[in-house]
Amino acid sequence: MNAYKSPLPGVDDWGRCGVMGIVNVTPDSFSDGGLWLDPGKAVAHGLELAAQGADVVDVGGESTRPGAVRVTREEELRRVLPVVRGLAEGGVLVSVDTMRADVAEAAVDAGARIINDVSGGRADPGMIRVAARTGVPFVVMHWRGQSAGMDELAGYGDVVGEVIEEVERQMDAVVSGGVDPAQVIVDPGLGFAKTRTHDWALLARLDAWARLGRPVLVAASRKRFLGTLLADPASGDPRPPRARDAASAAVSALAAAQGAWAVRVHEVPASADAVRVEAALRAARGGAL
Ligand code: PMM
Repeated sequence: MNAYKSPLPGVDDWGRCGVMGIVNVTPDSFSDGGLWLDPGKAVAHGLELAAQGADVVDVGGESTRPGAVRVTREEELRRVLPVVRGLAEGGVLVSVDTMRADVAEAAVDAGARIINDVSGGRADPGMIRVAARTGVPFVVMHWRGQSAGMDELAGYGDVVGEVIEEVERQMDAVVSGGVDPAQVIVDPGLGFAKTRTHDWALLARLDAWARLGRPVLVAASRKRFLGTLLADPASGDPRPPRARDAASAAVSALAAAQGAWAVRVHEVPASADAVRVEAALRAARGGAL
């Protein structure tokens, strides 16, 4: 599919699948809540991820874990802006993970160069305007509703076909709102209104996204479907989130092999290696997928 070769405004072609490191400036994210709430610690962590090989660092101030309650706009701005500013000043390519138009706008003013909206412009009616006005790459993730109620929305006949079709429809809405199609990054939204079975089905068919002709971002890191896969054989308890990193890196290699533009991960070094292994194999095959 080679979708990662699509030029995105302000983003280099890395010549391989990219790695987006995650800095969640939140007290309640499912795997790293509370670790990076202090802005100084969050900036230091983001710089460390970049030094470990992250091509992009994604900064978010609101947890979207299943059942999460929304934070206020003021709190989200307070969490995100100093971290975006600190990382951008440190020369890092920063994306801002937000569903709020004014947070996205303030973050771009503070130096963010990608808007990562898990609702793809559906949660805040002003978001598409901000994406259009700023001209930065804009993530259109598959999303059916806020995290508090999303597990009830996980009904599909053909999950791969329906998710791609819904993202295509949202891409049309975003482009009608003034966003240049060249800005759009698409994302299957693993774990968002999806069961574990849906997540596996989507991961198995990343190649099907080629028909949208846009770079595909894959965010599997530490998610529930990996915890279930690696459950303790005796107790049946899911593997704890921070012990899912080796599996997350395996997904990185497999997503890269299906042409993903980038993988979004908590732990960077193993995925940075994994995407390089995949690129070397691709080169040895003469560039073919
Ligand atoms: N998942 C989470 C947060 N942000 N952004 C994109 N583009 N895609 C995702 O699947 C996604 C996201 C939730 O995971 P986290 O709490 O580990 O950040």
